[in-house]
Amino acid sequence: NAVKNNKISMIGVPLQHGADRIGVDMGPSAIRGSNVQHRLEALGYQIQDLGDIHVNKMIEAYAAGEKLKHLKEIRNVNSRLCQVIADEIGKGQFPLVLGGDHSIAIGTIKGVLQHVNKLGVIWFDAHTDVNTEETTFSGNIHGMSLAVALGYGHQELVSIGGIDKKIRSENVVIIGARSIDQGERKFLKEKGIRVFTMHDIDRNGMKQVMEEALEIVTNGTDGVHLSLDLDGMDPDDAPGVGTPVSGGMSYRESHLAMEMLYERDCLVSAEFVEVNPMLDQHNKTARTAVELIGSVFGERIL
Ligand code: 4U7
Ligand code: MN
Ligand code: MN
Ligand code: MN
Repeated sequence: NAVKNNKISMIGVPLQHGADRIGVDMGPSAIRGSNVQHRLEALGYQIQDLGDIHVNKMIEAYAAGEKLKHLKEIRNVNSRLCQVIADEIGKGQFPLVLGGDHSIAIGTIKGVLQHVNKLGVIWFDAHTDVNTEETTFSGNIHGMSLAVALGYGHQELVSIGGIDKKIRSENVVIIGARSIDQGERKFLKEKGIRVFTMHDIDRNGMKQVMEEALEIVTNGTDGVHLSLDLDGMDPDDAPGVGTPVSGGMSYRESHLAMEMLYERDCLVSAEFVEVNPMLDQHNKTARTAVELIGSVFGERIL
């Protein structure tokens, strides 16, 4: 089941309805174009590229003050994604999802939960994505996906793949956070979710942060999902994201995190999201994503 099982199904999700800036729908092409398949094959994996989940490209207008922008299309795409993920895991494949905005984590996680009862989640992100329609300022669903995976938010989102399937707050860690909304602070505190902020990484180093994080997500769980938002990295290293926040994880810190994840051999699924080629510099962010994917699947310098 883990990374080392060597059969990977790659799934693109060219969704941008969950975010404000256009272009994140081209993330899967930019990542594929940066040779992710060859890189993984060189490591000894068998890759099946399943292509992209269908997304209706038409972006409809929404009312001013809308708190759940493009809810219907986001629900539809995530329902399809959920089914594909569940099917692939059922066949013994490791799902590698390429985004797309971060609302796709809803479908990915719900799909994994069809097979993995107690799932740990590592949420690598500048943000914490635990808004609901009650707390959001933007109305962008990519800022709500972790809350939905925990069972909180609009019924149309929470019910994707069955309302009984959810992750538990004690099995989740967020790494790299440095932009947290007021309502999110309250949510994180109430649910007791462990957040490793940039302050923690500065103070204790990525090595210690990852040791603690891995302990939390593997303790009493049957597998771990990695949800990696490229904006968790510093915008100098990953400029092609829709919601950049300065002061992020460095190239080296991010790689160390991926390498430690591989060593722990606990992953059952992974997604790399929020790559926006329209905002990128010379495809740097997509290339960085592919390098991180290499590390999480066992690539080493020596
Ligand atoms: B991402 C934000 F207000 N919190 O809800 C919001 F700061 O998937 C940002 O992490 C959400 O990139 C960012 O709109 C979502 C905002
Ligand atoms: Mn983010
Ligand atoms: Mn995110
Ligand atoms: Mn973003």
